[in-house]
Order: sequence, then structure tokens, then C-alpha cells
Amino acid sequence: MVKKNRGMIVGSIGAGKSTLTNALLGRENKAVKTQTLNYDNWLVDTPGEYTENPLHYKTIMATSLEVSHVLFVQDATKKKNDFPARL
Ligand SMILES: Nc1nc2c(ncn2[C@@H]2O[C@H](COP(=O)(O)OP(=O)(O)OP(=O)(O)O)[C@@H](O)[C@H]2O)c(=O)[nH]1
Ligand SMILES: [Mg+2]
Repeated sequence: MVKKNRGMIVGSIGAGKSTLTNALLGRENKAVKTQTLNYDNWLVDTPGEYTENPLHYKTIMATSLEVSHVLFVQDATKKKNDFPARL
């Protein structure tokens, strides 16, 4: 069931998803490589591989049904964009 006010963060490897997650949740620790779906409070952090590799799209789609908001994170210093056009 969709839970209200729950977010999932997606984006390329190294885009800054875990750093943003830590900032939003007020965590002081430095982000380490995300290996799997990471449920923490109202946020679900995802590994960048799930956005970059279409084999993982099903997981992203299924998890997105559990949350009310999906946050797309793009490294503004990179030209490479892993999000589909016209998303
Ligand atoms: N300059 C700059 N560096 C950042 C920013 N956010 C994150 N970083 C750096 O980028 C690197 C990767 O950040 P993460 O937050 O681990 O990236 P991620 O999207 O969670 O990566 P994966 O877990 O591999 O998918 C780290 O060295 C961070 O210090 C930012 O806003 N600006
Ligand atoms: Mg991460």
C-alpha cells in the first residue's frame, strides 16, 4: 500500500543520493557505497546501479509503489544522464 509522505531517491552512481539522504535525515555520518535498497525513516535510498542498469528497473518500479514521492538526483557537473528522455 502507498504510504503517505514517503520518498525514494533514484539517480546514477555517485550522483549524491546517499549524501542527500543523510542531509535530509540529519545524519552526520559520511555516505558510503549503497549496495542495496536502504530503508531509513521516511526515505528509501537506492544504489545507482538500479538506475543505470535496466535489469533493476523492476525493483525500482515495485519500490516506487510503496512511496508517495520519487526524488530524481542528477550530478549537475556531469553531462551523462541516465534518466529516460521526456521523463
Ligand atoms: N561536490 C559535491 N560532491 C558531492 C555532493 N553530493 C555528494 N558528493 C560526493 O559524491 C560522492 C558520491 O556521493 P554519494 O552520496 O555516495 O552518491 P550516491 O548517489 O549515493 O552513489 P551510489 O550509492 O554509488 O549510487 C561522495 O564522494 C560525496 O562526497 C555535492 O552536492 N557536491
Ligand atoms: Mg548511495
